[in-house]
Amino acid sequence: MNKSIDVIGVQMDFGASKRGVAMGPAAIRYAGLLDDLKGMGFDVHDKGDILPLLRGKTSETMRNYEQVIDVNRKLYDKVTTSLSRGRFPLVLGGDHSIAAGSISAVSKAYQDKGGIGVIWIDAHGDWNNEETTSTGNMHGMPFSAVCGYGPDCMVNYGQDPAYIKVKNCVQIAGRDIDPKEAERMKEAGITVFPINMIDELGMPTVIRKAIEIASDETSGIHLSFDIDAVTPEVAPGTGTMVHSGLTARESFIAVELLAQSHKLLSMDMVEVNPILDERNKTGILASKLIQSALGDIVY
Ligand code: B3U
Ligand code: MN
Ligand code: MN
Repeated sequence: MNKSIDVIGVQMDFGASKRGVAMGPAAIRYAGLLDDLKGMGFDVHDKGDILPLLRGKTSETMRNYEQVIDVNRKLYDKVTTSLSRGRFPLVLGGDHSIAAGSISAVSKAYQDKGGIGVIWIDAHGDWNNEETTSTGNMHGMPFSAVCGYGPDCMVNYGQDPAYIKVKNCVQIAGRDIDPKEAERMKEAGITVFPINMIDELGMPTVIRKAIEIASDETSGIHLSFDIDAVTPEVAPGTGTMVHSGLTARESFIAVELLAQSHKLLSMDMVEVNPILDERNKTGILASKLIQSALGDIVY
């Protein structure tokens, strides 16, 4: 594991319908993340938070798109700088629309080295685009965008986007995927391990298969972890809760096995909403999951 980490916060909630997830980076920091990572022996640089524009253009099919694109472009630059210095970018959201910027940067950096794979742990597919969305919320679109299935404005900053190959993409813990979205995911050919397959196969088998798929002829893996993948009893601080999700231990074994694979290049932890949380329970969980993804076993 890379011993230097850049922590990049993104105070973004314009991609979601509920406000508050912009305070996610603060909640995860208050949970003690930076000291804990230092305690694990990492050289940790806190790069502060990216702030969105106060106002911006909007449309029915892409709400607040100007603010979403602006933040993603800024994040793209920060993640690119971090990788060029040989550091591990750890991105704290913020709503999930920010994965468009972080993944675009990692993908571009490894474009000539086989590219990267993406593991997306989420109750949702995030595979809508401006044509299939029923909400206009851009946090429902980033996975589609980074694979080149739109909206292209989320990933095109004039850099000639390096799209992720769908054969290296895996969605895990999906249980609220829109019908059209599911159709598009099937058509594109991305691998999905919905929650019922985790029931059946168990998380260790699922995550091992996911690691194999995402690292097949790539430089490594980007993990995009949406905290709403975890069941609401354990992670109540999030905007779009979906019942009967991953248990805490299923979540931990997923990130522990990812850490053991030594394939992780970068990571997002998103959708922690402190307004909806109970005494920062979800912020603390997010912090502990990050630690485990980076190699610590948390008891
Ligand atoms: N698929 C729905 C709901 C949703 C996606 N991501 C979250 N919610 N968090 C949509 O808005 O596209
Ligand atoms: Mn998501
Ligand atoms: Mn989600």
